[in-house]
Amino acid sequence: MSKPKVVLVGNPNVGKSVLFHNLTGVYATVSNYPGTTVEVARGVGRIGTQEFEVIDTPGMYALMPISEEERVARNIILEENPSVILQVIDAKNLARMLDLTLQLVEAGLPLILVLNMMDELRALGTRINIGILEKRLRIPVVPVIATDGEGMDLLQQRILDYVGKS
Ligand SMILES: Nc1nc2c(ncn2[C@@H]2O[C@H](COP(=O)(O)OP(=O)(O)OP(=O)(O)O)[C@@H](O)[C@H]2O)c(=O)[nH]1
Ligand SMILES: [Mg+2]
Repeated sequence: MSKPKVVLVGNPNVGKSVLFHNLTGVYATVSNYPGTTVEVARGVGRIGTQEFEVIDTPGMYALMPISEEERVARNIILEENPSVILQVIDAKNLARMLDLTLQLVEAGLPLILVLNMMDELRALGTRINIGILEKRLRIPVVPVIATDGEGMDLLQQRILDYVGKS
């Protein structure tokens, strides 16, 4: 049986690839998505005894694709039947990034919202009420700092919650 898939999506430059490496360690396969020049990295992650395939996608702004990169990200989301989608956002730009979140929620996808760059948000003296966000969106929301691993334990627990259900 193939491993459950965890797909990382989000706008460019929000920390998807750092999170990918946190989840998979050093070994990843990078290849062109079939029929395109877009590179997609795939690796294997482990949480306890559960193994899963992790896929890092190129940055995207909307489910309706404009660029080749967005088309690839959309294809991976809609055609590879992921068990979990991690939408990674820069917590400093929460409002601007929620558009894509709502599109993914409306598409009925198994979504976790990952608020990355919490260190920079804190440095600005800003706070986000995670509980309210979770209630409004009705999906798990996990604050992390990808570059120093903060929040990874909770993120892995939330991933397991979904993988256990699929
Ligand atoms: N301060 C801070 N910087 C971060 C954090 N996570 C990632 N970065 C930095 O943000 C930059 C972008 O990270 P990437 O992982 O390459 O972002 P990406 O989403 O894969 O970008 P694309 O592949 O271009 O879409 C890098 O310089 C990271 O070191 C974080 O939690 N805090
Ligand atoms: Mg990347």
